Amino acid sequence: DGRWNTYYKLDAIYGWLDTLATRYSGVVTVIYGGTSYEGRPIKGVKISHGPNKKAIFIEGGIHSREWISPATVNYITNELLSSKDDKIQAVARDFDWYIFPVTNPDGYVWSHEEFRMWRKNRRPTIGNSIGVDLNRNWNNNWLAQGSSTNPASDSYAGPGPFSEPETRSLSTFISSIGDKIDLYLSFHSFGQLLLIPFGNTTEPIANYHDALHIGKKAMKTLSVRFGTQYVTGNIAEAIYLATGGSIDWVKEREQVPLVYCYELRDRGTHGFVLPPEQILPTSQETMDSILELIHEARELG
Ligand code: 0X9
Ligand code: ZN
Repeated sequence: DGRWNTYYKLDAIYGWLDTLATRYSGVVTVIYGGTSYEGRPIKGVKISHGPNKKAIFIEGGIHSREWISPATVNYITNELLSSKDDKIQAVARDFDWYIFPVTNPDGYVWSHEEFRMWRKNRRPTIGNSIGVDLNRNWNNNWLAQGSSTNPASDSYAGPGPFSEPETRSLSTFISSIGDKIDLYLSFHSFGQLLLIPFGNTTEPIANYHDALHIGKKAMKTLSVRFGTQYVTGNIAEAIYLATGGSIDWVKEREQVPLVYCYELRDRGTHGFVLPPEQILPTSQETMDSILELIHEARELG
């Protein structure tokens, strides 16, 4: 399939999600995680092959300049629907998948149309400043660490927790299915890290040992195809202290057993501007790792 060699604009991604619901009717439904400040839908898909299944939730594109995130999430969606691989077909069937490739649609459009390095949403805040860092705005230890009170900053946490329409509505959606979610994955770039909560402390979470074990196994599997090396660890240890992020809230408030944040390729050679030739290999190795995450999580029960 020759489609994984370009970063698509929002309209193309959203149009494609609609076509999936038609092509795989009865399995795929279009879902809405709310509406952005500028009025765009936060559009996703639910993949479901039947009732009473646990769920896997995938969140992409909360930071708009990290284009490899939506691209990889779209690849995963496509694999779940069209792969001939037995293992992929099995996980596609065994879970309900809730997938939102672009959770910051206004920022994503801005990064395509006006400024490639845009990270935040596009809501005007104070003075001439625009945008809140949507990964500092969740209501868990809001503003405590690694967040800015300066509206001009790229890590501005906003005037209050869940001040932004995107985080407010997406979190409401997550809560509505929270007790079904077994695994939550948030996709960012870059750095080649697999991060485990929390972002405010190096104190290990209750199931840290399992989360680390499963994560490390998955990153070993990720490395097999192309040799790409990831570091797995607690957020505060592996990257920096940062609070108000989505996975911390999902872990703490929804008590989801396993939550991870991927920092996809690379380690800084191209950074956020990862060449489109790397979309396919990044996506393939990431898919390999997700199969392993699920497999290992099941082994441990
Ligand atoms: O700073 C961030 O939000 C993430 N790194 S990025 O370079 N993609 O901006 C790290 C997020 C992990 N932290 C929490 N979820 N708390
Ligand atoms: Zn990010």
